[in-house]
Amino acid sequence: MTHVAASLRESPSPPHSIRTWIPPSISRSILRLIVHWIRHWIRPVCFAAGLLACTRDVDLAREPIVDSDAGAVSSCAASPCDALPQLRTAPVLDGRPDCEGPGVELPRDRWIDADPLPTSHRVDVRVAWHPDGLYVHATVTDDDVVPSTLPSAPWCGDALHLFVDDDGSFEAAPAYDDPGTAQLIVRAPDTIGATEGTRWDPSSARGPWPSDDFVALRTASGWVVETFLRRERLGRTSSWRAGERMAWNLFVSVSGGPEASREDPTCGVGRLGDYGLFDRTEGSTRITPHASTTAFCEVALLE
Ligand SMILES: [Ca+2]
Ligand SMILES: [Ca+2]
Repeated sequence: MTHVAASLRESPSPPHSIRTWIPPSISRSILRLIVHWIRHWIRPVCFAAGLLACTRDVDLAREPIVDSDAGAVSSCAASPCDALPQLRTAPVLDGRPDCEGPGVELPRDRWIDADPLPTSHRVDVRVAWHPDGLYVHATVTDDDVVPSTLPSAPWCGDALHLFVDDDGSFEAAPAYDDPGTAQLIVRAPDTIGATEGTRWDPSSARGPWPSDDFVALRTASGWVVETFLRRERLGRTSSWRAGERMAWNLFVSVSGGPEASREDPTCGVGRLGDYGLFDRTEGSTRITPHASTTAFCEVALLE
């Protein structure tokens, strides 16, 4: 007891430190035992853990840009006109894809119009569904971005058109369902970005599309649009579930500035044409989702 009391007075350690209770010879033995244990067990385990961590870092570096704050990573649709995978968490609208994968390139043979599609133009689409909305990310490669100069007419210039029906069936095709079907348009951003969108559906005919549903940003090679079309915009009250169906399509308007060969008198810029995921041909007429729900992609919502 006297020894313990003296140790307490002399030691700078806290009163309950184990050092005050163990003789020095025993402490050295325990220390050697701990060092031996670290050398033979802890270091290899830590080394293995470190390797795993490094491997994960490498994997992340190889992946396309994925939001670190988006939670579980889901795959983007590989066949977006047939079936959509489910996004596990609500997306973060920051311009970076929230699903994993390279996306699907808009087929160049879908180009509609007499003017040629510029050879450098390209659109890569990533899409997935979520119980509360349709997620679409489009990367547009475009070396001549010409946004509309008319805020009320975002389609006058480079623009993205999104067509969605909430249940994949149409009561009076080719007419849009009311409620249930809508066309939404996002103007290509100018150098400071874009917050303008327009919505068409049978009941409202034309009105603004709230910009909290999308972002449009300029990139080094063109522009990008990221959207989360909330089900409320389609008048849907219940969440989507796996096994249900939806219908959608995406088109991109391409403009070429004043030197383009075709001036649209209502727009004042050189509109070149449009292309999208899917359209139909009847005789010599191309049927697009702008005018007919028969040109929507009817898709299954995967688990
Ligand atoms: Ca994002
Ligand atoms: Ca419908």
